[in-house]
Amino acid sequence: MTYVEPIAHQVRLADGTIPSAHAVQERRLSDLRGLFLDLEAEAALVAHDPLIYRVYDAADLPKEDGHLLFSTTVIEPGRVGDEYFMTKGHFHARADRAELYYGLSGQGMLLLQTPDGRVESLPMVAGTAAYVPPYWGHRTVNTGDAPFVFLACYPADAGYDYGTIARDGFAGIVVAGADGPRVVPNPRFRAATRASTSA
Ligand code: M6P
Ligand code: ZN
Repeated sequence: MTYVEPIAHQVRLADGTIPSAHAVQERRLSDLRGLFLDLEAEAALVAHDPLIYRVYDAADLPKEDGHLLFSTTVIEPGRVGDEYFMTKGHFHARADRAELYYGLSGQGMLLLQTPDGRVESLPMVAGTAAYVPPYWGHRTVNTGDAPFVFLACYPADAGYDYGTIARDGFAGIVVAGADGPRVVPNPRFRAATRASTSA
């Protein structure tokens, strides 16, 4: 038996960064092309290609059943048209794997979706522990005017399915309304799938 060594990483509460992170992924608007509803607003903004979020992956652990991975995500404040900056969103490649999010700073929304298109949303602030049950796709959105930061912990063999959301979109989107953020149906949800099945 070979034992993996116990580890501890410091999460800087001031900005959500993990200085000792094994990897930092940066997602700019061009990495999320086609995911926002307002394609004109997206095209105008993509010229400057703003940073949308960073993910700090704490440790390089075996991607095997039994291990847990943990990371922080820092989503910048901003909007594309009326829609708030957000993550790409994914289902787990092993769809029965769950995940836990813990809000560290700022304010946001966790959007969840079943494979048949039912949407739920959970507001998140510092101190919110939000559970992503097995089979639910998930995306986070920054609904505030400061960075939205949260810690995520998930089974190391969960993996990522980005393709389903890239193809179908998310059934709900979060837009700025007169009274604050609102979750509304995405008129483009499954538009490509519908077009190809009705052809
Ligand atoms: C959280 C976790 C990560 C994920 C990140 C960004 O930190 O769920 O696994 O990578 O959010 O989300 P996405 O992968 O959808 O861009
Ligand atoms: Zn996940």
